[in-house]
Order: sequence, then C-alpha cells, then structure tokens
Amino acid sequence: MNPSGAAAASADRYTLYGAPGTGATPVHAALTLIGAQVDVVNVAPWKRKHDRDKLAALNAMQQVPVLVLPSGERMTESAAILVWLADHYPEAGLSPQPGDPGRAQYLRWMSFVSSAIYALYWIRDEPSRLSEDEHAQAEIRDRTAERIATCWQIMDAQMPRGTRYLLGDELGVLDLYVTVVSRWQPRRLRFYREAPRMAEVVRRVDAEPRLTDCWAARFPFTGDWEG
Ligand SMILES: N[C@@H](CCC(=O)N[C@@H](CS)C(=O)NCC(=O)O)C(=O)O
Repeated sequence: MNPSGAAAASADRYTLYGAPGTGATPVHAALTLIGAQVDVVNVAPWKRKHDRDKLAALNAMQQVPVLVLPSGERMTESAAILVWLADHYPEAGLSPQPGDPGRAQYLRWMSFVSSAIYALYWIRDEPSRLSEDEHAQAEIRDRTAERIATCWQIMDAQMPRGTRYLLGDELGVLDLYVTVVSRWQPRRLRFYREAPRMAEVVRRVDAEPRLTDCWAARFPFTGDWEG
C-alpha cells in the first residue's frame, strides 16, 4: 500500500456487526489489511433472540455481517462488502480492479463462494428450518457437507497453479473469504483433502503476519479447530 493510501484509509471508521468466526471475519481481515478503523459489535443472531431483534433494524434478513460505512450507509452480503472494500481501496491491492484481465474470474469465484457454499449454511446450521424430523435433519447435515465438499473440489480444480494466492501472487479478498469459509463445517481437514491447491493458500493466509492479531481476536486457532 502506498503511504498516502494508508493515511486515507486510517481516517476511515467502520462499524462491523458479527460475532467471531462468522462472515464478519473476512470483512474484519480485509479492513485490517486496508488499515481502516473498525468498531465491532458482537452479535450472534443464530444464538440469541435479543441479537436478532437488534439486527432486524439493520438487516431484515437478521444476518451478519452488516457493515456501516464511514458515510453511514449500511451494507450486507459478505461478498458484496469484500468486493466494495477492495474496489474502494485499490492501493491495498486486494483484488483485480475493473479493466484488469483477472477481474472476471475474481468476481466469478467471489460469487461462487457466497451463493454455492455460504448460502448452504442457512440450512446446515439449522436443519429444522426444512424439516422437524430428526433423521431428515441428520441427512440434511450429511448431504450439505457433501455438497460443500464438491463445491470446494470444483473450485480447486479451476484455480491457477504456481501462484502464492488463489488468483496470483498478491493476497486478496478472495483468499480471505475462502480462508474463513473453509473453517466452517465440515471444516479444514476435509477441505485440505478436497482442495489441496487451495489448502496451501489458506495455510499461508492463516500464517499471514499482518493478520495474526485479527485471527486471534476474530477466529482463534484453538482446540481442534481444523476438525
Ligand atoms: N448471504 C449472507 C449470509 C449471511 C449469513 O448467513 N450469516 C450467518 C452467520 S455466518 C447468520 O447471520 N446466520 C443467522 C441466520 O441466518 O439466521 C452473506 O453473505 O453475508
């Protein structure tokens, strides 16, 4: 990042709604790399009615992340937030910018992670949303785990080879997104098997020194975190 870009970013203050380990985590990681200020509001809507009520005024879907921009405008949808941040701070080098030959594939995979994988957690995290039957719920958990694994395989097979990160040699928002979403069920050990190319990348992002404090605060590597 160039020094004038860093100074501009550090004057910007965001409010980020979302508990540790949620889709707010890649957003926090992006804001950390950008150098912007972040006030965090730890809401866990799947756990507490109080948090759902609090979120309802900000996001009718009662989901996190919600990001309040310095202008006061509110954004939801993790992929859109990450794309917007990377576009808004081009000096941070977090995405191929409009006009870059890598832009189409970047947008394609950002959308893929959101729509093909992340969206399944609305069902996986609470299978009773689709069925009251406990056997059916177990089946839903198994089948969504398989579907997520297949999606990672499909994505892995199409990632370029020989680059440090998913789309090149610069760490970008797609890397942050995959690094966090790959930690959700069925978790990392399965992900490493299904997506060996992306496994190398997420391990590199886990170990990124600029993100050490962010990971420790927002998604610590503790217990049997890999699964
Ligand atoms: N499409 C949304 C999905 C957000 C989402 O599912 N967030 C989860 C936490 S990681 C949540 O708030 N779940 C509560 C619920 O869906 O009731 C996005 O990409 O931001």
